[in-house]
Amino acid sequence: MKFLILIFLTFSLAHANCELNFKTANICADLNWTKGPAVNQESAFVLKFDKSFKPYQLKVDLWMLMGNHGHGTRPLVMNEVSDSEVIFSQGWFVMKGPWLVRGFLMNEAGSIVESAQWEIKL
Ligand SMILES: [Cu+2]
Repeated sequence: MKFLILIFLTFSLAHANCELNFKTANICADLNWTKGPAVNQESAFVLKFDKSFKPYQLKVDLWMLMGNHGHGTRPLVMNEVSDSEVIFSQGWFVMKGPWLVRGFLMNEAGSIVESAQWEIKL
């Protein structure tokens, strides 16, 4: 029985990484790469939320950290599979270094209500 619980815990943890954690909205998303991540090649990933992210609008971008400055890259192509699963493609990490995957929840007027980010080193 302990063994089964251990397997269950390992499985649960492995599937609840919560890379993008919107604490105020109490919504969290697991990020799984389907291509890459790699520099100067297309990267793609899927965000799976633990619940619907509606009524918010979701926006996600890639942002490179470079000291006090930073920069983005070409906009991601977003395909909503459902209100809790979204596929992102055409992610271009144009330089080696630290990048953020930034998520934004917006209201109907398009104002940002909450943001969350996850750092990745390339
Ligand atoms: Cu850069």
